[in-house]
Amino acid sequence: MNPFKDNFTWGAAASSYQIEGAWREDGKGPSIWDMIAHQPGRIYENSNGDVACDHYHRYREDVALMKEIGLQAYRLSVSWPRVIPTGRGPVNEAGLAFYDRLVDELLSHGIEPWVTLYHWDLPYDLFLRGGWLNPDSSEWMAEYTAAVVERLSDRVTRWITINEPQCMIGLGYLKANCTHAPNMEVGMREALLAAHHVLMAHGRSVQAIRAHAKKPPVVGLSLVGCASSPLTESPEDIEAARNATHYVDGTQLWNHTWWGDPVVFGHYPEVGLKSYAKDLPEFKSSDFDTIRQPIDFMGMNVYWGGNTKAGVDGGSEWVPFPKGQPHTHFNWPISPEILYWAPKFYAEHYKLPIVITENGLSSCDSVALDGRVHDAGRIDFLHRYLLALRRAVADGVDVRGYFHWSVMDNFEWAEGYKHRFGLIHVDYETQQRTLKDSAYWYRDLIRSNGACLALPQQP
Ligand code: GCO
Repeated sequence: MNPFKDNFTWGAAASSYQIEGAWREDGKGPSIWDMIAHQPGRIYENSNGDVACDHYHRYREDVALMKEIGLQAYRLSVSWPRVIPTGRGPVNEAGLAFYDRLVDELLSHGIEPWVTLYHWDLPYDLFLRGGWLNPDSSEWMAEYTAAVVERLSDRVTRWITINEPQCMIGLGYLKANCTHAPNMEVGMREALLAAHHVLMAHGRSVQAIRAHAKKPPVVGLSLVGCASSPLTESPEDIEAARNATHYVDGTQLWNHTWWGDPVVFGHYPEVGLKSYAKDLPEFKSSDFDTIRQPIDFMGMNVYWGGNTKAGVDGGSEWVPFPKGQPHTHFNWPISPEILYWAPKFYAEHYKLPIVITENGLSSCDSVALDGRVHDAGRIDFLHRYLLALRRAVADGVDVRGYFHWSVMDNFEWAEGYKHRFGLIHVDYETQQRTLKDSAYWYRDLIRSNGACLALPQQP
């Protein structure tokens, strides 16, 4: 029996800076990514998102391709500096009008827009005011949210406040890992302060969505799924993997509990308070009333996960991948079982519906002599990961949707155009789009609502 219910959503995702281009058209202000990408030496091959996939001008063609794939939903993000060029104050009518057109185009093709409000392109002027280190940042986010929701919520009901706060602060602020905009290079204490402001911004954004929405909104946020699979399915290994999944390592920000627990439970996790103890700023307890707002789902971006087993002392022990473990072009290990364990552990912990808001792989696809893109690796990846997801759904884990990252090849942050994540191949010189073989495979999967996910016959 097919465990995927009729209301399961099959989609794909992308984000504004990674695909739109048109970086200073129609009144758009600069963002922190425009700033960083224009500094020599920051991005692979000194690339930038000035043009990217030129989606700003080609969105009609792109939506038609999404329709050809049969996407039921498209997760897009709104560029804050396109809508409010200096981050605060007057709204740029032409910028908002672009999202109006995009939403209308999607809806007229029967594709539901899932709108992420913040996917990392902070207005440059807000960076000059300290970015997320500024305690007023949650106020800025609330104002910006109100402007977008006022305009789009007669048609949009699915909202994601913030994408991957772990990466925003982990890669953009914390000195140890700084490779992303705005490259603040601060210590852990300041990073935790910025993180707290981001959580406040999430809370204020949820409040603003609910206050301004013209139709009942469905609201969540997207965290990086940091999870671990058990090496075997013994109860001890499963418990070890569960503990590793919820653990907070005090040297970095890639965990989900520090971010998700305050949002859902209204407090930081004990394990994190211990791990970050020496760097902890003081937080007002009333802040947690703002951070903890009712949300409707937890979005998780899940790409890979390590294996854990029960250690001799009863703790969790990481198990290195075997030599020759298949990996993506980004060198991320291909570890399909994580799409079973991650949603299971998160759903257990948060008791909220889970949406996989990103999953996918980078490869170095090219257009073959026959004019097609034969990305057999992506098909096999999708097949394996979605079998694991099917197992989770069949086990009763409340997963409501799956969004492939990405709908099309795009600008991969500090890695420039080195990695191709798309179902659609983009030739950046000509802006020619080509559906990859995986796009047709995904189309068939969507048509069958996942029922075609059988194990292939072995020779
Ligand atoms: C992220 C972002 C995406 C990336 C994707 C691949 O996870 O970094 O949400 O913008 O492009 O995840 O790295």
